[in-house]
Amino acid sequence: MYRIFFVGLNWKMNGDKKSLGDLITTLNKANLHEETDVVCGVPAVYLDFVRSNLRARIGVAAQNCYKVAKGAFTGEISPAMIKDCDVEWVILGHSERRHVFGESDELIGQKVAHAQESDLGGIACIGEKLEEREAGTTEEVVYAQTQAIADNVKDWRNVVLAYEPVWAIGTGKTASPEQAQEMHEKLREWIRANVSEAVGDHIRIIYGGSVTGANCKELASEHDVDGFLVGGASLKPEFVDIINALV
Ligand code: G2H
Repeated sequence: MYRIFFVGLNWKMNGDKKSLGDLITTLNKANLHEETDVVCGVPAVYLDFVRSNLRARIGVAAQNCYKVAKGAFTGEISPAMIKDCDVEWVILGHSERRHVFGESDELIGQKVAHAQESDLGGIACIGEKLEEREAGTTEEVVYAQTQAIADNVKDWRNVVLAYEPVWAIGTGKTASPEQAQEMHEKLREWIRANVSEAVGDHIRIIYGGSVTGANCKELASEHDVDGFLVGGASLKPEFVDIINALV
């Protein structure tokens, strides 16, 4: 089954117009593998700036959105606003949203539903904490998170699933290629069984958690690793090597 490699650069709450401008210049000039989808996850206030300056071949994602179109929700942004900036993607359920801001599976499901209604592509994130892995509950946790997302998806062509074990995020402790492959394969099987075989075959399951220029090729060589969501390394020149991990 051929799935187009997908690399999301998650800039998180970093950068300013100067430094993001430098990243944009690098991305606009870089020789990127033609057969790889690239999407930059941008702080909300810079969505318009980045979309206006980044070449069209590279997508842009918001890092979060709310579950309704408009209203008295101070500080939130809606899919309609994101689309109004010509932005096509949103990251939902990132572990920092779950564990720093207390977002529940239920809320993330509602956000997924509204992003889908709004025809916004979703990079939906799941992943277990270290204590959950050590307690042997990884699959239970990750499947419950995936179920809450799956219950709210209408069009799976608009969804990329990001497996990001929390213990590997920003810690420099990457999952081994074998650990990533094992979980991605199980997730694909879960989707085949609980959504459909076709969706399981086609969905891109990307890995996130301390991906670097040094470890990306080995991870990318695993059969069920269809790309990456990259945080720390997305702010360094090595991100070009990560985008081109398949070359
Ligand atoms: C996981 C990842 C990007 P990092 O959050 O989503 O960040 O590569 O810094 O672990």
